[in-house]
Amino acid sequence: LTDVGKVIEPMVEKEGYLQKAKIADGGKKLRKNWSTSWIVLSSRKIEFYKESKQQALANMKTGHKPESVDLCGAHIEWAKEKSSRKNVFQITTVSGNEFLLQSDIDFIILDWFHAIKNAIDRLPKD
Ligand code: I3P
Repeated sequence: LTDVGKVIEPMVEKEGYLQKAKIADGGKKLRKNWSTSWIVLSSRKIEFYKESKQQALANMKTGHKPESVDLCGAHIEWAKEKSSRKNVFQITTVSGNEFLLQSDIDFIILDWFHAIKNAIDRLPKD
């Protein structure tokens, strides 16, 4: 654990903005709604922040929690057929949550795909 100011957080492996759409929650389909999200990858989870990083850190100090995705046993795959957009991949969690992530910029989405896939592959499957 690293001490970042007053916030104790696990080691961050990668962070940045992507387009995000949650399309299922606990196996239940949701209406697709793309929005820009600040994505923080650490060894066993991804956190999605609605706000800028600065705002997110300020909110964390007041106990506000971002949406957190457990990567243990999760699946990642390209999802060309799930969107009219280019460069879309899907993460599916053990709990049945499904997220689409997207960037128009090829190298950005490729970097993210491989970083998340590597994290998943390093984790125990259950
Ligand atoms: C959806 C919205 C999404 C689109 C989705 C539409 O309409 O336009 O951006 O997904 O297509 O249904 P609404 O806002 O009325 O819900 P993509 O941008 O990923 O194509 P879909 O239904 O084919 O997934």
